[in-house]
Amino acid sequence: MTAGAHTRRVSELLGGLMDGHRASLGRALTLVESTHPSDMTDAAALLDACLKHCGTARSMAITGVPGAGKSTLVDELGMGLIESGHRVAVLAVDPSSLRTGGSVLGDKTRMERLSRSGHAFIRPSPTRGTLGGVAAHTRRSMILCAAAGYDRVLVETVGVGQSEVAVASMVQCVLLVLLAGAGDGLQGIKRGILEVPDIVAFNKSDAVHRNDQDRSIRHTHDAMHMLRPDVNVPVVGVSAVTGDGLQRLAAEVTACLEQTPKPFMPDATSLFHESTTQLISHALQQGEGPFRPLLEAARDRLHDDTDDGPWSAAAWFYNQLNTELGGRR
Ligand SMILES: Nc1nc2c(ncn2[C@@H]2O[C@H](COP(=O)(O)OP(=O)(O)OP(=O)(O)O)[C@@H](O)[C@H]2O)c(=O)[nH]1
Ligand SMILES: [Mg+2]
Repeated sequence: MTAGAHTRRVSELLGGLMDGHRASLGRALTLVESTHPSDMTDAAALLDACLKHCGTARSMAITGVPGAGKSTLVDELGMGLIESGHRVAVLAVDPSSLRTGGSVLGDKTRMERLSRSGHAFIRPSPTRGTLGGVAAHTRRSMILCAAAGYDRVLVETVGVGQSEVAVASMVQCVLLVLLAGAGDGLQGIKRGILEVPDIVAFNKSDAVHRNDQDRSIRHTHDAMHMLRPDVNVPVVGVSAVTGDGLQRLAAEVTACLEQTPKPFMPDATSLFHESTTQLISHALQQGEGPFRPLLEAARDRLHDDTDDGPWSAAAWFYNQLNTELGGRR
């Protein structure tokens, strides 16, 4: 779809985003959360248009065990980023909230200062499944936030499972928040998650014994070094409540965001591949389809004369697939 051929809804939302209207960002996020087929083409056109306006945005995930103090730390780190002149979007990704309805209130109260700041935008997880799952949803939300001028996109993910690792792979920096003591700081942490972080923070240093804190930091440092000898992952003790260690953590975060070699978004071909892969697994739940010829046709659209960006090409693929599947039912 060409820029001039956008539907009125897409043009209006795009204009609102470019003007930095919070309400437009809210509506745009709702549109891309929609699983309604009639919203899909508009959502794709909006995403493709926004992709060109991500500017100098940077993204970061804050992940870790439930209750570790992730939201409290996001509040602190986010306010620090705002003081440095950035605009901060926080996306709360809680796979469990897809079942339980979410901890929206909890998150907002833990991000007290950010939720009152005119330079921050907080968006909780949608309470129902979105097309392509949690990771796909995060990707789409990140693009919209960046296009709306939030140049620091922080993604809080609860837990340390598969979707957190998937989300972590979509951001430029990952901060893993753990708690020392309680036996073993790495208890309940699957091996995979330690391969993900760029920074590890042991939070609540005010509430744990100093020896436990030091031991957890040392052990984690050693474990990281063994798992990933080529990278130097800082392991920081911190208290979001007293502020102890926060300055060091904020400096590590800033360095990570500014020096990351990863782009904010992959190239169009990778995005198309990612998007169609997610859509195929979604479509597979409805029945087998003629994936290959349709996928090839969609890929041609991405590279050929149509002005389709990665999402529009993927949406075309999905619509065609649904038509085929519908015709067979
Ligand atoms: N003593 C102490 N308490 C803290 C610290 N950081 C956070 N808390 C408290 O720990 C509790 C959980 O904090 P949250 O920031 O909501 O933790 P979270 O990791 O976002 O929690 P979920 O999103 O539910 O997984 C709250 O009661 C916080 O006030 C800290 O550094 N020290
Ligand atoms: Mg939280």
